Amino acid sequence: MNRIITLDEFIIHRQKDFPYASGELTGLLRDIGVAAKIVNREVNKAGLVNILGVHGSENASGETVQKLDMYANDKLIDCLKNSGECCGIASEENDDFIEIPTVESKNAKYVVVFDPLDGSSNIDVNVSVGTIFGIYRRISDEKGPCKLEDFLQKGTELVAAGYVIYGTSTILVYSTGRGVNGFTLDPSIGEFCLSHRDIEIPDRGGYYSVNQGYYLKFDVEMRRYIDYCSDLNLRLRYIGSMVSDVHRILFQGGIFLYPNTRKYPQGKLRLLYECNPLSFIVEQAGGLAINCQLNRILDMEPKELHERTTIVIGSPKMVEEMKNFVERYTLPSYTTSNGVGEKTP
Ligand code: AHM
Ligand code: MG
Repeated sequence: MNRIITLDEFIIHRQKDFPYASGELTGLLRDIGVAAKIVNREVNKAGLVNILGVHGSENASGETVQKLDMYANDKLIDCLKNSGECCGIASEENDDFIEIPTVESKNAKYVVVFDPLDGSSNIDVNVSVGTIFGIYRRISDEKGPCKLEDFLQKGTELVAAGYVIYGTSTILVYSTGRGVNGFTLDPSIGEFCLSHRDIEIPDRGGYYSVNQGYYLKFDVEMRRYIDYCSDLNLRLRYIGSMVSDVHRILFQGGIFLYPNTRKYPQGKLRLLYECNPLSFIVEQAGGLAINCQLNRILDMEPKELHERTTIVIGSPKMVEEMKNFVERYTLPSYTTSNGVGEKTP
């Protein structure tokens, strides 16, 4: 029988790969693992909502039941604040970043960004949701408080990123820029155990994943590409929980797209909290991630914390093919009298 390797053992072992590592990053990753276990416990209880009380109401003990995404947010913030290993946090659920005072953060050099519970609209119907996170090294002076610029770094600057999927089993996948590894939570011992070593995304896969309900709202070249996927008899899978859709593609191959729509002209998904960490993971596994302007996601310069972007992510050959397809079929533009370029109908 293979010896079980726990997440903690693995992280500590990997610290040796970084000659100047001080253990802070190791500590941070472990804290995120602890927060994930706490969130997992609550997510698994979500089905008991009729017994325990609905969100916002009072449970049997008279406590107010929190919405799960806020619960996950609070737990992650608590775990990271108490760890003293990071000096700031930015969450999809908070308007602004949270600064951790120097006394508590011991002049820590990292900041963490996360989406505490991606796809949370799926919880009530028992569909997989997940936590997505990214870790950056701060660029502001370590002696002072963290600054906005620490969070507005390109995805190429990520020191580590990962996600936890609360599905039929709970799996934590992370990378520190040297490959991708996955750990499955063994509930009987309460530990994440190494289950997927050196994950490599297939070059191609049989799935495409897009909200086809918005088809008429996509640009014409995107509609053509989606028709092409359908012509190829690719199977359409769309969970509506990005972390779950990308998780399937990471293992089975395929392509996930969230293009611009009329409602979301910049795209819906958040660059910092969702697209950058997942792009980092997928690239580390050998895949690609670009936006609908065909630029690499990790090269985008974030302008604000809650910036949104379009995204096309997945198997390298399929993303390349989509890029070529769109380049080939993008209609020639012409300049109108007001100088704005428009596509010919
Ligand atoms: P959330 O972070 O509020 O849960 O929203 C992000 C989610 C993604 O997980 C998913 O891919 C997308 O929104 C689904 O959006 P839509 O319902 O427009 O297809
Ligand atoms: Mg989300």
